[in-house]
Amino acid sequence: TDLGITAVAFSGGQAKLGVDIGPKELIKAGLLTSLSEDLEYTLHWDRLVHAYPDLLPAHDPRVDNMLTPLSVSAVTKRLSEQVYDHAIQGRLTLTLGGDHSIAMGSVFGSAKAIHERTGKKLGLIWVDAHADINTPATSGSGNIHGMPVAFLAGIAKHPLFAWMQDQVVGKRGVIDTSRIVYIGLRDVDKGEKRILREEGIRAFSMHDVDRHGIGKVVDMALDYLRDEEGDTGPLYLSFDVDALDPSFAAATGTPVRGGLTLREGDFICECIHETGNLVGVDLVEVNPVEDRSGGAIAEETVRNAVSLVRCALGESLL
Ligand code: DIR
Ligand code: MN
Ligand code: MN
Ligand code: MN
Repeated sequence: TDLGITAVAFSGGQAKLGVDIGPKELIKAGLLTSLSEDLEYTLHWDRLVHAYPDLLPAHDPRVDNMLTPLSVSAVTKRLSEQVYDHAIQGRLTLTLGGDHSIAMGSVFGSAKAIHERTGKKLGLIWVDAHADINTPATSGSGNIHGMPVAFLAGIAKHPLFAWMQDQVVGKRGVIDTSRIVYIGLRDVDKGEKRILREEGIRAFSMHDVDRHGIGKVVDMALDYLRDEEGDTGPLYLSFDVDALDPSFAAATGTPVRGGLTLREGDFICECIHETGNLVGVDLVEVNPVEDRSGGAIAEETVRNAVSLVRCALGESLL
C-alpha cells in the first residue's frame, strides 16, 4: 500500500512551544522505518519536517479572537495541498503534527481528493479529550487548535478560511456534522457542549467508555457512520494524543486526567483499520518539551503515539 506522509512542525494553533518538534521525535523513534519495514508500506515522503518559514508573517495579531490566524490559515492551506496531492493519487495519508489546528488542512485535503476520486463524503473520527469545536466567538482561549472541527463543519465561518470553506464538499462545510463522531471527550467547554447538542453531533465521552467498554463504544461509533448496506464509507482518523490518559501521554500541551489507556487507544485505531476504509490519519499534539522529568515522560508519550499510528496502519493484524 502507498502511504503519503506529511510531517508538520507547527505550533501556532496554541501557545506552547515544543509541539512543533513532535514529528521529528516520532520519526526519530522509528515510526516511519517500522511502517516501511514491518508493515511493508511504500512510503511517499519528501524527507522534510515542514516548518513553512516562508508562510509565517512577522506580524500576526489576533483577529476576531483568533490567535496567530494568518499563520494558521497559511500553513493549513499549504498542508491541505500536500495531503491532497498524496490522496488524489490514491495514497493513504499520514499527517504528523504539530498542534491540532493542522487538521483543517489535512482533513480538507483528504476530503477534497476523496470526493473527486469517488464522489463519497468523508467520515471523521475525532479521538481527543477535547471537542475542538469552539467558534472564534465561543472560544475562551483564542487558540485555533480548539476550533478546527467548527471550521471543517461550517459551524464557524471566516474569510481567513475561505480557501477551504468556499469549496464545500458536504452540505454546509467540508464535513457534514452527521459524519463526525468523537471518542474520548472529557474536557468540553460550555459553548462547545451547546454546539454538540444543537448540531446533534455523535460523541462518546470517557463516561461512555466507562459505561459500555471500549469495544462497544467503537462498534457504536462505526455503526453510526454505516449506511444501509453496512458500509462506513471512507474514514479519516484524527487522533489527538491527549485522548490518552496522562499516565500514557503526559507530554502534550493540555493533558486531562481520566483518559484512555494505551490499549484502548490502540484498540480504536485497530478497529478503524479493520474496516478497510481508512483513508487518512493525523497524529497530533505530541509536545516533547512538556516534560519536567528529564526526558522519560516525553519518551513514553512518543513511544505510545508511535503505537497508535502503527495500530491504525495494521500492526495488529495477524
Ligand atoms: C479549549 C482547549 N477547549 C480551547 N482545547 C484543547 O482552548 O478551546 N484542544 N486543548 O486540544
Ligand atoms: Mn485535545
Ligand atoms: Mn479546557
Ligand atoms: Mn485536539
